Amino acid sequence: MSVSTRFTHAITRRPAASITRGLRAVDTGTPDLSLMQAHHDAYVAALRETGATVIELAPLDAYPDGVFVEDTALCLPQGAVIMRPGAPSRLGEAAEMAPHLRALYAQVVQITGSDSFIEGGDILVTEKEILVGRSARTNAAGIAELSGLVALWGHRLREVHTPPGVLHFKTDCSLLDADTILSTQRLSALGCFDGYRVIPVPEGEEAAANTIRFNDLILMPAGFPKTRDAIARAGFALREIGNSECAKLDGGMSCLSLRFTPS
Ligand code: CIR
Repeated sequence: MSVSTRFTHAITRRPAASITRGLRAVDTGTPDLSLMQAHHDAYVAALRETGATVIELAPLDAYPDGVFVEDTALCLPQGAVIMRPGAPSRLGEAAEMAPHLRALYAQVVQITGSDSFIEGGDILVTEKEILVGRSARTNAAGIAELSGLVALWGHRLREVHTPPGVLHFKTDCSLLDADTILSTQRLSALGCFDGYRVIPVPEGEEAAANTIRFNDLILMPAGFPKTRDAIARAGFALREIGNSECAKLDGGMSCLSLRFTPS
């Protein structure tokens, strides 16, 4: 049973009105809440279509980036690890997520070091290892602490690098199946995917690299025809989901859910 592509559950959080104040590297316009909600509904419906239980949490107005739940935890078959987001305005989101994971998992542990920072967007779980990109949000202390915790559950963690100027490691890549990774060329050029089959994101469509494999479906952002065709040609079933509003806040498909099979 694949631990990196098959899941019984997902958790999402509805976007809050405060999303207009969400973090962004470059201001490309204010996100429209009702359009973001419509995209979010389509996203949740696609997850449900695969047979999974999707828990939709209420909006959190105090956290403008709260819709991006992926950054708050790492969910593994043995248990969940609550993160310590490196963005100060997002630190409290992790504590908001913890009780929901405790309700589903027997084991929930957390990153606690005051110098440790790590966000779920920098973590790619494959069948054989956990890749964690050091970034402006995820530091060496956070990675070392996570490495110790997941080793207790038998997982091997490999530290890699998120390219400069890229928010998270998974902003630039995603797992399509046990051996296949969709990646931007700027990321795969760093050599971090040696031993995997890499499908390159066509030049100019870098924003399409963040997809998710969720059971039998690949969810990808709409509007990237070359990437869509490359994924389809490789034999994957896919669904395009509008992402224009989350993209204004540097968010994509993976950021919008925690995906797991609780133990
Ligand atoms: C942030 O800057 O933290 C949010 N505006 C976007 C977070 C996207 N999350 C992700 O890639 N996992």
